[in-house]
Parts: sequence; C-alpha cells; structure tokens
Amino acid sequence: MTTALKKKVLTLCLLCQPPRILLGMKKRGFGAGRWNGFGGKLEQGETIEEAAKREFLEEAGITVGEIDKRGVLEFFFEGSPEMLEVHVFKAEEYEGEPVESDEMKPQWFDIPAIPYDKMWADDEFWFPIFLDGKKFTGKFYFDADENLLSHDVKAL
Ligand code: 8OG
Repeated sequence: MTTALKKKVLTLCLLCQPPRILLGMKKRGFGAGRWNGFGGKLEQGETIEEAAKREFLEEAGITVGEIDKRGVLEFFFEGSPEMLEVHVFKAEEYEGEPVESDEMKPQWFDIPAIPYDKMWADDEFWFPIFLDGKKFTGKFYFDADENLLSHDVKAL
C-alpha cells in the first residue's frame, strides 16, 4: 500500500543584479548554516507571489519590485511523509538596504563566486540554468541526513 505524501508549498526568491546576487546565510531552522535565496511558507489567504515578497522583506529588510517565476523544484526526503514544492522567483529591483534578521544574514556575491559548497546540494544543478535566464523544473531525492541521492533537472 502506498500513502500519498503531504505537500508543503514554499517560495524562494533570488535578487539578481549581474554581476552580483544577494544570498543570505540561514541562521536557524531548516537549512541553517547554508547560503540561500529568501523565502518560506505561505500564510493563510496569500498568493505565492505575495508570500515571496513578504518573506524577502521579513528576512532581508528589503522590498523587491516585480518578481518573475522561473521554476518549480520538488524535494523528497527518505522516510518523510511530506514533500516540498518550492516556487523559485527572480527579482531584479529592490528598495531599502539589506539588513540582517533573526533568520538570515544577507550578503552580495559575485555570480562566479557563488559558494555552492556551502549551499543545498541541489543548487549547483539548477542555479546555472536560473542564471542563464532559462526556466526549469527539478526533482530531488535526499536521504534523511540531507545527502542528495538523485536528481532530475530540466531546462524548459
Ligand atoms: O520557512 P523555511 O525557512 O523553512 O523555508 C525554507 C526555505 O528554503 C524556502 O525558501 C525554500 C528553501 N529551500 C528548501 N529546500 C531547498 C533546497 O534544496 N535548495 C534551496 N536553494 N532552497 C531550498 O526548502
């Protein structure tokens, strides 16, 4: 017998101003100790886009302008009853100055110096497609210790 996995929808927004990109060091919770874009769970009644902008403001103190949906990533973890569906957005403009929050420490990186060795293991497979301006989908299977077991990424 198979049981359907519960789905959790999350946002992830990357502020990209070539040659630089804003990443944040996650300070607590899921993904702590890794550099990432900004995002999180939807609140009741919110659209995914509203959630993406709210999370950016809460985590980095800036208001991003127009956001563009670039991809959907699905994550499966061995032994977990829940899968994650992460909607990835790109922002190019913002207002305010990035500030550290309880959750994230923002820092600009040169795009060629993106620290993949200190990010989620899947990022090196889809970031280059994202940075190339293409849309994408990805499925990633992790073990219970967050090691990447297999992946299937498509540029659209
Ligand atoms: O609310 P919370 O901080 O737990 O949200 C998790 C954030 O991390 C959310 O923005 C989605 C994002 N995220 C994952 N998995 C992965 C991943 O494998 N790679 C990247 N880059 N981000 C991820 O939940």
